[in-house]
Amino acid sequence: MKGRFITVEGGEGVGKTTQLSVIKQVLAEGGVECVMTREPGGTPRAEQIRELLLTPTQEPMPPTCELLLMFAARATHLENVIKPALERGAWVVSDRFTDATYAYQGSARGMSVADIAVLEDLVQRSLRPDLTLLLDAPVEVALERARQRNQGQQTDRFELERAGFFERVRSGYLARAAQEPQRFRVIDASRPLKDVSETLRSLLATYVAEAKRHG
Ligand code: T5A
Repeated sequence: MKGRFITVEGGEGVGKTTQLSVIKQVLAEGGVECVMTREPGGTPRAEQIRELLLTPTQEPMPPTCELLLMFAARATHLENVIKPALERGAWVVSDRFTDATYAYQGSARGMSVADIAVLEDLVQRSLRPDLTLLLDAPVEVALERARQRNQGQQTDRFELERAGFFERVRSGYLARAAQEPQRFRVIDASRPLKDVSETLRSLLATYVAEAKRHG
């Protein structure tokens, strides 16, 4: 069976990281070797770039700088983690990937989709996710979860944005899901944790079974 590339997407605090353990478990039960990773990050150099991106500083970060750093981190992540894993037949699950760039830098920051597409082609060539799990919830629900979780911790540069920014992130994600319904599965993440996990579990078990049939 060839490797599969699965990405998990959604706005701040929607529950992506929490659900990764469920995803890992379902894949293990299906006998699939899987590499769990995240963006920005996933390699030592990409994690350093993540620090640059997330740490609030006095110097304003121009949107173009933010966009290029996202793809710089992605380039090393792809070459050193994602592609080698897929080539040996492992499955890769990434907590965020390029759909986040379209949602955050494109839809929310207002950067040109055509420019993002140029960088996507440059960095990824033809590589695209096979399956994208989009966890979707109203912004106020997700931000409240993030707020509760972050109590006593430092707020990152994105979390300092206002609600309108996250509304644009959400609508950007939903628009991409509507454009590519065969790749995306939109999951209502506003429900209780157990229900969201159950939906993911059943959806992924079906996906693994189908992947095994098709090789
Ligand atoms: N970014 C990233 C870009 O701008 N462009 C890009 O190209 C990329 C790749 C990364 C930031 O970088 C930006 C987006 C981000 O702002 P991050 O920390 O990786 O930062 O991303 P966040 O979205 O900030 O991740 P979070 O950890 O905040 O959100 P999660 O992972 O979605 O939420 P999670 O799982 O930590 O859950 C939050 C809280 O809610 C609870 C959990 O227990 C936790 O306390 N919870 C639930 N509670 C009730 N019901 C449920 N169903 C729940 N599910 C989870």
